[in-house]
Amino acid sequence: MRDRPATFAEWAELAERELKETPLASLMRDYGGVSVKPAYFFEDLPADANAALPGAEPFTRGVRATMYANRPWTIRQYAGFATARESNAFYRQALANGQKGLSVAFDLATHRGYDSDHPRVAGDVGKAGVAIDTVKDMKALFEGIPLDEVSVSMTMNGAVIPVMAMFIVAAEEQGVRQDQLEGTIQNDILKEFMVRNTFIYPPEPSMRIVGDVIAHTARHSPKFNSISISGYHMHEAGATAVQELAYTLADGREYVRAAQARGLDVDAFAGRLSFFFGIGMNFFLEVAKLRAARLLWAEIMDDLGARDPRSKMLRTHCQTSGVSLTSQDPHNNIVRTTIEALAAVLGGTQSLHTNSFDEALALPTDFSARIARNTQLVLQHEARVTDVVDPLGGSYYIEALTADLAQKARVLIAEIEAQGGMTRAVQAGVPKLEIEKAAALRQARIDRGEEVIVGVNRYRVEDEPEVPVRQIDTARVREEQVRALAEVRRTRDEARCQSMLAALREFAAKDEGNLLEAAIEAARARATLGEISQALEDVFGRYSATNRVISGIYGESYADDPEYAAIAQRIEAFHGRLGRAPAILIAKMGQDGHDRGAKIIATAFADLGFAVHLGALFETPPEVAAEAEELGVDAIGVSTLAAGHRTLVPELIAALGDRGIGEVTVIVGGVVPEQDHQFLRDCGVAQIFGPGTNVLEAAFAVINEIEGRLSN
Ligand code: 3CP
Repeated sequence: MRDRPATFAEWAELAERELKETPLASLMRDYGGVSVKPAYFFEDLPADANAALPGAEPFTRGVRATMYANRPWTIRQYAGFATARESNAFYRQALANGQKGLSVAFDLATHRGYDSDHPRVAGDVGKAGVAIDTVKDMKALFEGIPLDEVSVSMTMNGAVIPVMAMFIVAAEEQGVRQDQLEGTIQNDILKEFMVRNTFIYPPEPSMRIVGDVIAHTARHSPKFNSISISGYHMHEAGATAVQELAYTLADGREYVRAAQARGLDVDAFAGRLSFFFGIGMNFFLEVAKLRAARLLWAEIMDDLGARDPRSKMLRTHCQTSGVSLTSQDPHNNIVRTTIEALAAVLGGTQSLHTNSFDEALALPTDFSARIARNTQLVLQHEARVTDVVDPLGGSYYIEALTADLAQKARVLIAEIEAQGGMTRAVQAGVPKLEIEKAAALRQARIDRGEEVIVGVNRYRVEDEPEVPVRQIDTARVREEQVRALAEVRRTRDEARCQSMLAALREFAAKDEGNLLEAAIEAARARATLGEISQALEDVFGRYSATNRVISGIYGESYADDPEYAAIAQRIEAFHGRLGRAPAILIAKMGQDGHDRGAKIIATAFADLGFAVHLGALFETPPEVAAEAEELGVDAIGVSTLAAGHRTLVPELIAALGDRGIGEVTVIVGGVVPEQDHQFLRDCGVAQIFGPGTNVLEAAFAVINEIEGRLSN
């Protein structure tokens, strides 16, 4: 027996012998700026690792002393679709089958503050979430679900004021007081400007709204989590772990300051700030990320003057990663989700959503939702992972990785501070651009096969069987919503409703009073979501983001790639013949703000030599057609992730025809179920690219289409 700890140097000697010609350095890995060695030893343990106590500051080992040994995490599946009535039935079944908390997905019309009868949202109603227009809908959503017993999380940011107001009024009419409400509202607007894009108003009034929600709940709903500061969407947009940590915690710091600026004592609200992280496939990195997040938050809150330990506890929800899901060989997604869920649990999450395996194809079916929920039930009941608190604590690797991530994130947080904080950084667009760069780099690595995705860039299955998916009949949902809206408008006391809306407008204009309080009055008077939202928009305006295409990342990653060079040459030859580059407009239609895919295609195609125009978000099909005509593009690449394609793409093709430019090639990329492919082709779509498509293959297909059409 040796009497001293083994060292890396000793191990390296053995390793080098085993490796023969291969250099040891080739086993080093880089996880987005964090370098990882192939083996860890006692000497890597940070000095404070041995002192860390679960349930005590800085909470690296978990926010509770007993963690899951006493109470397992909350199984909280994010769901919602079609009408409130249909979502309610789904929730009740999920609760009966072992789910513990609710998590409401609203449709994109609701997110963006439009009633279902608004002309801009024809393709979005009831699609990627439930349609909520009035208190009546909100009441139907929770019918038979006691809001003083079941905690409800609501993913809402842009339209947080009307949604929160309607939730409070629905509870009130169920007999539940505000102080009995348990749950969480996402209310994290900064990340919307960075990555998720369901903002409505400009950053500054949006920050006022966040502050008002925090202030109101701190006073009236002490058990309600007033914000869910989210790294998840950054993760999904392609952020590295360090970026996800740093930007999320910097957002958190900004919110605390905003609340302090309205005179609130930090300990009066900080215990109800909560977090939300995405958990991907890099297993140990994700475990360490959650541990590092807790450590950093305790430091930040110390710095901001918190005294109550509860104010320094980073409590978090996690969701397994949507971008790690593949439409190819989709049952592999069950395996991926299980691994990610285990990482979240070993990282010490408080609440968890596990994705359904078919989410790269469409909304979950009852079957896939059951498997996703059961993944957590199996972890809680069969795998014995709940018995011991922070079981990876003390692992040389995990502890070193936790410390490394925290250190790298501290540096990035300090950079944000130097820029004047997150609102400023967001206005300057810096974090957004950095995340987009990281996303493009990763996509290039996947396309080059340097990062293996089973069933996508290796081990592909040829004849894949079709997977049944859930289809939503949006036209029917929209009709129902429009009818119900008309009924509410007809039966309410119009004068009272209008005076409440006027009062809300005045609050907004005068920069005084709490907007949520005024909105609750408006909701009681049956003002609709669109009306409440519009009242604020009348004062604050509607924000539109500037879209930039980053360049050079693909070009650099493919510097020596013959396939890349071949496509680039073809585009050059095209240029030579026609005196211009092949031009493509990348379009996002409807209220679907998921633009990672659109940005990656734009970046890669621009590097290859295409003339790329990145359209604005949230356009209507006629707006895209007009832009295509004005720009004289050869092709339009429609990026769709929120299931609006069945409505929006045919409308686009009709609008192109109306303008006499029906020859423009239309390509669709994103989440499009196999069942819809023929429908889109029959409408005139030339190519359909699913998630996981190799960007070079897509470019090749597009140039072929364009040249084919021009030679006809
Ligand atoms: C917990 N408790 C315990 C223990 N563990 N008590 C004793 N011993 C223990 N070991 C107590 C807690 O103190 C708490 O009571 C109660 O049990 C509930 O536990 P919790 O840990 O607070 O869990 P939960 O209520 O589920 O709340 C979890 C957080 C919450 C805090 C994270 O914010 C949340 O549910 N977030 C979910 C967010 C979400 O669903 N987001 C969906 C995004 P007290 O409260 O009395 O202390 S979906 C977005 C998808 C993509 C998109 O955006 O489009």
